[in-house]
Amino acid sequence: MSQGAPSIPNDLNAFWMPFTANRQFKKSPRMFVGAKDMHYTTADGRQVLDGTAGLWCVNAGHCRPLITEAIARQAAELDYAPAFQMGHPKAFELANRLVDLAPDGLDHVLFTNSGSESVETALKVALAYQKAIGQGSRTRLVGRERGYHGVNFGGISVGGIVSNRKMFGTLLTGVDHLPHTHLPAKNAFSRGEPQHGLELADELERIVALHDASTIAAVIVEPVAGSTGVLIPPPGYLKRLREICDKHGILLIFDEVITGYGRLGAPFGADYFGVTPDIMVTAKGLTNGVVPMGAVFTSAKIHDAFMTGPEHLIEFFHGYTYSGNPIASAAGLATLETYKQEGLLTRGAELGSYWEDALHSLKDAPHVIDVRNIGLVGAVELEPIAGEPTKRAFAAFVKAFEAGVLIRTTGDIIALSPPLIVEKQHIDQIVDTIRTVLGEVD
Ligand code: PXG
Repeated sequence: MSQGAPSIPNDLNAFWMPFTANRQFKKSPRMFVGAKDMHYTTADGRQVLDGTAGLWCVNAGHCRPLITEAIARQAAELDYAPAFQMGHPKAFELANRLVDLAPDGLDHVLFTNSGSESVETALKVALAYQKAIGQGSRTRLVGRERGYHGVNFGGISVGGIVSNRKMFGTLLTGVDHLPHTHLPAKNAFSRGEPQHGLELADELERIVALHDASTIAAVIVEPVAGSTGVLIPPPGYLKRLREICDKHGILLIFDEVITGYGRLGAPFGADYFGVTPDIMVTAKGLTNGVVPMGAVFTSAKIHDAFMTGPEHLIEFFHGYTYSGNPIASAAGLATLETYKQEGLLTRGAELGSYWEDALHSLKDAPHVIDVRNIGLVGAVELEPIAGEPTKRAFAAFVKAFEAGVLIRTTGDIIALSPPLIVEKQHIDQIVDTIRTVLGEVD
């Protein structure tokens, strides 16, 4: 292979790609071979602007030197240390930095390797905590319609996306779902938090009344539902969930896999909305997406409930071979340092109104039935083609890619979440490209 000419695999068959239209992709592959800051380089040498921070994770932009150097150094110094009954300094350092960054009251961190594993970890901590404090009858979990909590069994059980659930049997039993908060008839084209829907939080009282509080362990929600098309709660909604949970001894879990690490213009969604959960699930932006890693934060109350009994015994029977992996920990530390040096965790607040105005200028573009935004997240919802849902948005995705901008689509919704280093001219390019593309698709 000559230098500077990256190889392109010529047989695409073996790799069964995740959440991908495999046959379509393999007929017409879209390959990236490089990336720097806001841009990817395609196999045919084009620059593509990253309108989605990869999959909502590359918050500091691509191939950032602090991070790439930290990974290289760590790989050469201590590549792996057993995660059980042994330690290495960087995992502890990262946990400390994370606890400093997190809202007050979240004092401990369990490491995982993905958002999905973080969700499973959080649900298991919640169930085990209730048992540890003598509330073992609290076994039910409450999620929300249209929620996305990864793809493992606990996560799809509390999640509310039909296509992610329907093929996989009975899932966890004892799970209820709150209604989602997406009310397009009342809230279409809202800027930031939409006005209507606060009363939907009270549905939790109905679930409690149905089952009795003594059977419910935890409620899990995304502060802003991302994957399912950017569903933003009305003001006061999360506060009310918090109040109802407190009243009934139910733990509140925030899944901040997307909203964590600056996406909303504050370090976490909990900061943005002024509501602190008992358990906070994170991943993605923790390492800038560069090395797989997740972190689950818990309150001291939860952690301390496990720290009883003889000291030589394991307190919680859970963890992964790669929990707090040295290279991931190094990537996490360098990522947090990059965020700090460049003020990225609050950049969304500074750029938010420009982003909002730019996105809402698409209100009159063809096919657009809603535009919504919060922090550096946006969604442009399209009218589906009758009888062919998702086709129009997917066509827009392919055309935008060809025109040099990477967007994401979910159903007929275009979801946007650029790296937090985005500049105004990039925002203009994203919005102009979407406008052009919407004029071209059927
Ligand atoms: N919780 C939330 C809220 C997520 O958004 C996960 C858990 C699972 O994380 P892992 O690391 O296991 O994938 C997610 C993941 C999209 C998209 O385009 C969203 C996710 C992943 C891939 C694509 O909306 N979210």
